[in-house]
Amino acid sequence: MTRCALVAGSGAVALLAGCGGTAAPPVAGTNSSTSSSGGMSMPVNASCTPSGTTLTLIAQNTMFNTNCLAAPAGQPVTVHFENMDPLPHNLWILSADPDVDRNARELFKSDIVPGPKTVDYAVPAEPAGTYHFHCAVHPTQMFGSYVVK
Ligand SMILES: [Cu+2]
Repeated sequence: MTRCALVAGSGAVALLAGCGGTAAPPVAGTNSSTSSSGGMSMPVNASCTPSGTTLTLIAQNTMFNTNCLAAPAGQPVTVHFENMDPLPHNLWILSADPDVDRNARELFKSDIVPGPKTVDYAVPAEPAGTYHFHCAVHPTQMFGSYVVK
């Protein structure tokens, strides 16, 4: 239960309007440099959970069918890669987005696949973590998180 009526004793409508929500006092001025750090935030699909060791990735219309691939930790997986476009695509898995982290480590890189074509890739086991994948031909259009857990 909130005690808004007591707190807002001044009777200001604005104060009353703010009483219903969560208590989140503004911290103006105390921490002014919040936007200057890293930029490493990477939203991860909450439903991205490993389900077996065969993963499917479909490339169509210069898009992947998912922005998240999930693999079980410590197990090699097979990525069933379907390039449905009459265009070249591939699968490149790195420890991080190389545009964000120059030291991103390559975990797996397939050949460029001229489509339409389907290929199964053996991707080595990785420890738990959140990594990055993209198409080397279209890295800004075709990418996602490679979640191992
Ligand atoms: Cu591509």
